[in-house]
Amino acid sequence: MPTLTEQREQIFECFRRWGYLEADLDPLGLLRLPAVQELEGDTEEHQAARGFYCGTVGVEFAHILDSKRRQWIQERMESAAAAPDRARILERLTSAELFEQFIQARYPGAKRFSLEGSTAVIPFLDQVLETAARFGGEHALVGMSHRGRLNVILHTAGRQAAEIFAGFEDVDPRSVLGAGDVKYHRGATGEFRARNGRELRIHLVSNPSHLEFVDPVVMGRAYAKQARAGRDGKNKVWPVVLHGDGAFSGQGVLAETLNLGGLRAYSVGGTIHVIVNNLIAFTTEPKDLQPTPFASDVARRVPIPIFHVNGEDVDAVVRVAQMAAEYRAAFGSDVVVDLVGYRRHGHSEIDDPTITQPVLYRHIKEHPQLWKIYAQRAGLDAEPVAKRVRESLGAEQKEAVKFAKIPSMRKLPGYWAPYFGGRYKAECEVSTPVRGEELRAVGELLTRTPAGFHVHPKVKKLLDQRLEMSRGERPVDYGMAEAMAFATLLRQGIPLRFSGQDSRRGTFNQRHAALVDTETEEQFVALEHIGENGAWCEIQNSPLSEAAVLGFEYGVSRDYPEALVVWEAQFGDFANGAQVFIDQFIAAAEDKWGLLSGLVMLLPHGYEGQGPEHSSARIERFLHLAARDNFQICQPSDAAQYFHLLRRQALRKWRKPLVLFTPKSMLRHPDASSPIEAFTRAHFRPVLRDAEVRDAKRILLCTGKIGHELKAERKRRGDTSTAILFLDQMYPFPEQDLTDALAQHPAAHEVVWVQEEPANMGAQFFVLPRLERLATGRAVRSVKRSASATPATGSAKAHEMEQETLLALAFTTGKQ
Ligand SMILES: Cc1ncc(C[n+]2csc(CCOP(=O)(O)OP(=O)(O)O)c2C)c(N)n1
Repeated sequence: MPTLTEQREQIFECFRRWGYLEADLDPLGLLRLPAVQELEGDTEEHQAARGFYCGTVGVEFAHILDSKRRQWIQERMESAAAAPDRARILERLTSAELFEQFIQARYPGAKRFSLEGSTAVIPFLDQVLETAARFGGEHALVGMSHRGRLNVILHTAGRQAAEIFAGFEDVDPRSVLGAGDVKYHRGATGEFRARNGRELRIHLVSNPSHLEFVDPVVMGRAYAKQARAGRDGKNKVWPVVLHGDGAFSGQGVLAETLNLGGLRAYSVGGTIHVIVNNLIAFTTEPKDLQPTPFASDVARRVPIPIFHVNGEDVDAVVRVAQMAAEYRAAFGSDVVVDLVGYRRHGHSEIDDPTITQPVLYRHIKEHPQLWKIYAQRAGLDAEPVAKRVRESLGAEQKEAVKFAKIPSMRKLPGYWAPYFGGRYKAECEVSTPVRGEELRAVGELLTRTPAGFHVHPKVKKLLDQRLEMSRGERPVDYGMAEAMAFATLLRQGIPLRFSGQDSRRGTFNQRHAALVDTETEEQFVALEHIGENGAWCEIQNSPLSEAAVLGFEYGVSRDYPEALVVWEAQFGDFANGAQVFIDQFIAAAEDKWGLLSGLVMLLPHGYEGQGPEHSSARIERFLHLAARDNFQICQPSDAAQYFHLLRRQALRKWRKPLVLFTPKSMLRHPDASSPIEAFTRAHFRPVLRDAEVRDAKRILLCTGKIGHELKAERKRRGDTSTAILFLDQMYPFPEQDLTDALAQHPAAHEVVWVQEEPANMGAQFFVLPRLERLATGRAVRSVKRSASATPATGSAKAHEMEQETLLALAFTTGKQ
């Protein structure tokens, strides 16, 4: 027979595990929760446990393996909550709700994505920030989509209502013709003043329409700010992300982001995730959004607590906010809060919800507003507050029309001051060669291992070769060129952050940034020990994610412009798993939001008979996105070109993303290696001229590996009249360099663009019209694979045949 204490424990354990399923979480009674047999019973113990776990707060924490964390939550849940400052909460709720109603009345038909039905979010955020301030918080990075964003800009980021109203007035549209973004996507910065007197700087992150994709960007930005803040960074910088319930359960990038949260290389000491759960997504109801009642279920796969709270019990909401923030502070862990409310209007204000949910919306129409419910429950008079709020909003609107332009509502941090964007100009250029002694010195540093370290024999051989390369005793290959670029930059005080799948070794066994002791499996990263002036270095193996990891590194680049931030795809073909980040952030952020990034994307590319998904990084897609010098698209054709490109990227103050197609089989190929002089003297050249053929009759223009194959074919044929030029920078298009390179061969009657990609892919569509313009008086042709629905064949033999045909066609003169 179990003792009484044991019986009590058993009952409590059931409620700790399942109690949330009987909790009173839903203001409108829409959630359909299963009955749980284990919770049946009406003893004193049942009642006590029910009081803790089945009120307006429910919690899921049985899936957390660490008993200390479970114990922490249990103690909080099983003790009484402190009384909140109800007058203050009423003030905030009233202000939040009347702000929405004011816009509704003054700008009828304008989209604002009202927060009404879930306005408890505002006191929730207040409490999170108050708690953060208690733990030394100085910055909060806030990510969110459309719902309630304007309300958060006003109440949390502390902007003026007049600035927001100016957006509705849409003053000065000419200034943003073809660019800019809608008001509920733009970022904002401001101050939140906590009651302990501390000010938190709020950074509401610019957000595309694509739901949830901002999540890893918030984390990356927080990571960078924490790195900047130093030892106590995680307490100083707090990431907070608000989600819609439909998006939370539906968008895979959220699951990828939650995974990052628990990984050492990506940890930000915990993100507070809030689901603004209005139990509807546009017109779709929960039963069609996820197979379980709770949108939050996707978060249960990671060991983090999930609090559910009834959004109409605002005192409980505030209590949960405090628990969530304190849990983050105690364990450096993510927390999910599922704030259950409803949506008072349609998806936007121009949408009529009575078409799809007529009964529900009849019911909602009758449902009282939260500020009134709260005042009544708290025994407070809301009218004086409401009067004040209305008067103040009216005055702000009068201010709004005075703005000559829509205000930016954002101030960039000082560390962006030295950097600039805009169009390319000659002043962007920098010097990238490095003296021979310095290369020899970094060669020593890069090939040294700690005393007693057991190096794998194959790696030892490579290190010996690298030492020789640095001394000019053998040509330098890509792997060493990259290591020398990183090392020389680190010694110039430039930090390095690099992540990608298997990047520490390198997918093609080419990098060996991390050496592994053959006896102990301990790792040694030489690059981590050579930075000067505090330049840190991180080279990380990423989880098997493209989207969230690229988003994260993009975020890091946004708050560490001084660092070289690199993301590497395993093969460039997989980068399209992160396409939204490329389209919505990397290509577009400067145009939409005036925000810059120097992120480097390394995309292994080249046709080597490895099938449709290991051949193409889709050069064409990047070129399609290229406009107004929004980024740089390059394919270095030898090791020195790669070295100079990386150094140029870090040293320039012109901050533009760099899309860099990298080789695979060519990584160690002698033709793509470079003599040491190419590192000590030369610069990156957008167009590589032909040093072997003068006064050619024909010119082949290409980019990447095919150029080396063309050269080998030319040699085989004993051809001395065909020049081969490499276009190492495709965008911004190096018009002058190409004109000059073509002019070297006045007798050439035709210029042939040669690419490995099929006719509907590759750079052809982009290069040919430009070439037509530049190659005055000469015939312009192209050689490519036939148009195809996939980038490459699955047969290695078919690949060989195709490649031979390409080479043969390239050396066949066209009709004149
Ligand atoms: C990736 C993506 N797919 C589709 C949409 C179109 N869309 C905009 S809002 C919305 C519904 C969002 O519902 P939910 O996440 O529950 O947030 P709510 O609007 O209810 O606050 C949809 C489908 C989008 N913005 N992003």
